[in-house]
Amino acid sequence: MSERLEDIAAAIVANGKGLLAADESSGTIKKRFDVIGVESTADSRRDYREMMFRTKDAMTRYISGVILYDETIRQKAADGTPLVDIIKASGAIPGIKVDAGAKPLAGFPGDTVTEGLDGLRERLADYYKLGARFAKWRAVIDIDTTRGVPSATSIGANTHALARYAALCQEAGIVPIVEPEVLMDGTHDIGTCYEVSKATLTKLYDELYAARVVLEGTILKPNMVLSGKKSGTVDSPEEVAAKTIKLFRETVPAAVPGIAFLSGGQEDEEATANLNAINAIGPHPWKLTFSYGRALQAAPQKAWSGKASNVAAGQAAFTHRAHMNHLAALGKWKASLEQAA
Ligand code: 5MM
Repeated sequence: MSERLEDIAAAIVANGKGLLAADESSGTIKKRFDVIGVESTADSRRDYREMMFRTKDAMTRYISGVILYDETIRQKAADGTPLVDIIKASGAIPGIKVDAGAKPLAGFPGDTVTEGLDGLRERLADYYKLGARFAKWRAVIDIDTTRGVPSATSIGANTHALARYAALCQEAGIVPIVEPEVLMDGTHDIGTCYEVSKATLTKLYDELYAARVVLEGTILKPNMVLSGKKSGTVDSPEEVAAKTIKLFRETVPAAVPGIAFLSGGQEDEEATANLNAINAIGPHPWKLTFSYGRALQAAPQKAWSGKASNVAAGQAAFTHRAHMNHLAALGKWKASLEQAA
């Protein structure tokens, strides 16, 4: 395929395909494996991810790319084939998480700033050689209005880092996935999520512009506009869609080819229904698809549960969720399709 940044970005969001976010760092994958009673070792992580990447139907029809963690991009399948080659053989594009995680922001209790810029130019050159053609950096913006979180300083520091990361990626021939995640963990209402997301995206596009990032060669990976999990409110897909699209129309330039949502702790079907409602009220200037971690993987993880005898069941569960989200990315999903399956 073409190596132009614009073409890679367009391919990531084409034809209702989306991204599999399989870039859990060692601590996060351990938490996921704890839930299914599987010990997290290099081999169990390899076996699990190999199962996903060898799911032919899901990978060839519904998945445009996979976000990998440093360990995985260097790992070989049980038969010695590099995992990256399995992904490429399916037609999907390998990608890589390059941030070093969110750390407490000094002087601002409750705020974090994502680190990882030191040495990034050299790491990107290495990842390019290993086959990565896109990267991901996640900024984490929490909401706690009782403590003034997020502060303007946190939004400024995080979006500045995202812009410096994005510029370095483009210099290396790698498409930056720009992920400013406004967390849905708090007690806040949907209006507060909208306001914080608007402040974040407004500042983000200022910073990307100032850093001379070519927007046509980027993908935005945002949260949807939702009430906090601890508010006790589950918003209707229609309300989520209306507020999320209003936000993007106000803040995201039409030059951005695609928006690939994170799932952020939504239930599997909730993430699908909300994506579908967003696409059902189109047309929009950007493609809107998924870059889900938990909402694509919770079901296959449970079905697999670390047993070789469950690989087919894990692959079937992955194919189903990828298919449902593919339909949602086209605005063609219906709840009855979940029951039929
Ligand atoms: C898959 O999880 C990603 C990595 O998280 P850690 O750095 O904490 O290990 C995460 O960045 C993920 O790609 C996005 O948050 C989207 O995942 P969800 O589960 O929110 O769809």
